[in-house]
Amino acid sequence: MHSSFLSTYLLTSSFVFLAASIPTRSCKAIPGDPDWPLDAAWANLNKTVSGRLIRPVPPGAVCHRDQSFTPYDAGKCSAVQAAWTDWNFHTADLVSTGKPNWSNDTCLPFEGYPCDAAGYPTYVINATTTAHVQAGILFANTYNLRLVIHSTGHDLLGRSNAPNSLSVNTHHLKTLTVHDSFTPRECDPSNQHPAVTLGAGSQMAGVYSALAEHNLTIVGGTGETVSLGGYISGGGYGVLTPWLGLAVDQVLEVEVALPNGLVVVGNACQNQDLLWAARGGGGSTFGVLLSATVKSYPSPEIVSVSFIAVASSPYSPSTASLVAYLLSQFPYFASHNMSGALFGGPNQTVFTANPASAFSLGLDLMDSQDEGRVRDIFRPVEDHVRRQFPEFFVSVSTTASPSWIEYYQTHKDNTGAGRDELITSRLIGGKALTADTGALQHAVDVLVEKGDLIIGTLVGGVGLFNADGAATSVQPGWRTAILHLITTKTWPPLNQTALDIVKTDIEEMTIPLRALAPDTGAYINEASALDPDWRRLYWGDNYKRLLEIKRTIDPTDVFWCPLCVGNERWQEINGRVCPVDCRK
Ligand SMILES: Cc1cc2nc3c(=O)[nH]c(=O)nc-3n(C[C@H](O)[C@H](O)[C@H](O)COP(=O)(O)OP(=O)(O)OC[C@H]3O[C@@H](n4cnc5c(N)ncnc54)[C@H](O)[C@@H]3O)c2cc1C
Ligand SMILES: *[C@@H]1O[C@H](CO)[C@@H](O)[C@H](O)[C@H]1NC(C)=O
Ligand SMILES: *[C@@H]1O[C@H](CO)[C@@H](O)[C@H](O)[C@H]1NC(C)=O
Ligand SMILES: *[C@@H]1O[C@H](CO)[C@@H](O)[C@H](O)[C@H]1NC(C)=O
Ligand SMILES: *[C@@H]1O[C@H](CO)[C@@H](O)[C@H](O)[C@H]1NC(C)=O
Ligand SMILES: *[C@@H]1O[C@H](CO)[C@@H](O)[C@H](O)[C@H]1NC(C)=O
Ligand SMILES: *[C@@H]1O[C@H](CO)[C@@H](O)[C@H](O)[C@H]1NC(C)=O
Ligand SMILES: *[C@@H]1O[C@H](CO)[C@@H](O)[C@H](O)[C@H]1NC(C)=O
Ligand SMILES: CC(=O)N[C@H]1CO[C@H](CO)[C@@H](O)[C@@H]1O
Repeated sequence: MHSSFLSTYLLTSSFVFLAASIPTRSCKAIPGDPDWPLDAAWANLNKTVSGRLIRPVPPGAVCHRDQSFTPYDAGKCSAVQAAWTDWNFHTADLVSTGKPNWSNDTCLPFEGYPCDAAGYPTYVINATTTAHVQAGILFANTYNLRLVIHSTGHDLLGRSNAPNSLSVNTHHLKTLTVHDSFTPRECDPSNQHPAVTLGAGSQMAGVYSALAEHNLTIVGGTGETVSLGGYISGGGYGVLTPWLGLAVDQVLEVEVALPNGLVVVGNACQNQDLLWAARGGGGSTFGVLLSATVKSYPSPEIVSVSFIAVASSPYSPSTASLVAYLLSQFPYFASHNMSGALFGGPNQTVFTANPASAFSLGLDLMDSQDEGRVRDIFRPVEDHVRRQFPEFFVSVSTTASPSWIEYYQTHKDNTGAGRDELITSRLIGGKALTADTGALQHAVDVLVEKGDLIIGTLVGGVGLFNADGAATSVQPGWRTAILHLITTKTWPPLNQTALDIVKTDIEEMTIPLRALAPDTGAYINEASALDPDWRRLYWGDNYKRLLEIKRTIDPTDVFWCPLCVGNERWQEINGRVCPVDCRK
């Protein structure tokens, strides 16, 4: 379809690629439109994908009598309710979004809430092969449908779900091949590295345990159920990042199903632009990632120091000073080649029965089992906290983990599923943390006052700074960042007043973060969905080239999402996606 159009389009100048109109496209079809595919067309698609086309049932439907998707079932309903806060439930479901706000809370598994399918795709392909993925892309392209790529539904920008759409579910693309030495296809064989090829649906915990059998690991995230597809297309960081770089720094080759349905390989020797865009340009934009080959490493020894500080009251007045002090020490920790993270805030119940101002800070050294050494590096900070913050009860301990997998068992993350949540965040360089303590303190004051939870991850280090930044399309601020600082906000479902307050709080927390670190942006996969300047926030100066690549690879926007590269020519109004210059 559109092939003659495509070839003339590719001959024109890049100026035209950026123009506002999308010739030959009208509003993407929704059910009931005259151009929505007939049942026979869907049946044909179903045959092409070996019967794997599904009309999804909203995951909460078993809890409701007033719906026609599936019978009400009290037993199944209790099971869904119990599993609602477990990411494993949402990732196993073909359409569920772990943050239900991104399906507009249209069918929560609780009494008193409405249930309809409006917040979910109309059809899903439960893909297990490349051919299934290609069939989905081509069908959406041919019939001008809204196309969604959904792997686990973790996305914090709502990009893995859309109403009135055809969704290609990539959760079951889980192959894993270990290469003692990998040469990217058609590249010089002298350019080799130990590597692993992972299907895009591979999830972190599963990859770590499979690789542990080979005494290997990769740069991955802490979220157990997060999948490669969204993680790596946005950049991907983890505990190993200060030492080895971002996940995208490890990518040697990608295999991608393009908007025209063709499957291509991107590496240093072919389709270099696609490879660059795949290394940080965001999911569901340039095609469907089928697999990525990433560098593997011998599983490292890790030694850790764990610090816990708990006040006796939920809102200890010195909470914000303590947080600012601890964050100001991140450049010091980085200078000792540490990795680590700070979690906590006022009114926490993770460490104590009664809500308290409470924090945990874990710091790690790689390739060492020397518990005395991490204790010594941390001691000046511990002494300062004991002296300056006497109302906090402090405890410090150390652990030596002989392998990555043993470290991971005590550091994995499976929290936060099933509740409405928005976040804001910032990448922050060393100077911003030490030069102007007033700006840092002010930002932290606002986060402590308005946020639910503060998460500060130490990301800076030789791995991040020494990587070839120009080879990736992530926000360039990553290359000078020491700290990735996040704060979260939740609210009760379908309470517009509460959501409005959260939105205001998110905006108010973003202002001092922006002032503190105006040029370093944020990590797209864990960034605010509400920032009007999101293109600069997510990609900085890399946006321009990403847009050019998008226009070349996907001239008619087969892939489209509101917070993705190249969204400019369409808008979403009440679940319908139309060209911006169309009045329908
Ligand atoms: C509990 C939790 C822990 C986390 N921990 C970390 C962490 O330690 N480090 C870190 O960097 N991030 C972390 N994240 C953020 C995480 O990287 C993002 O939420 C990411 O988008 C999840 O990707 P996914 O494929 O699992 O999710 P999905 O929601 O299924 O997909 C996310 C995005 O990627 C697209 N996508 C997915 N698969 C493909 C594919 N095969 N081809 C093309 N596009 C695709 C989707 O369309 C969507 O745009 C965490 C998030 C949560 C909720
Ligand atoms: C697709 O085909 C399978 C097997 O024939 C069938 O069970 C399924 O209901 C079909 N899907 C749709 C959406 O009709
Ligand atoms: C949520 O509702 C808005 C407003 O009606 C709509 O534009 C959007 O498409 C909906 N999203 C989902 C996932 O249903
Ligand atoms: C999707 O496919 C997987 C793998 O074949 C299968 O286990 C699962 O049951 C399918 N899901 C649905 C809802 O059909
Ligand atoms: C992994 O390491 C263990 C302990 O050092 C060793 O016994 C085992 O043989 C190694 N396995 C592989 C596959 O290298
Ligand atoms: C940190 O790592 C770098 C590179 O490996 C090394 O040169 C430096 O000496 C290390 N610094 C400390 C304090 O260990
Ligand atoms: C403090 O936490 C409790 C739950 O532990 C919650 O009910 C309450 O709303 C919180 N207070 C504020 C002001 O956030
Ligand atoms: C909605 O949220 C507001 C603000 O938190 C609260 O005052 C109100 O009671 C909530 N409404 C309902 C119906 O829970
Ligand atoms: C139902 C609901 O709360 N939907 C909200 C989810 O978040 C987006 C972005 O803030 C809002 O626009 C929706 O209203």
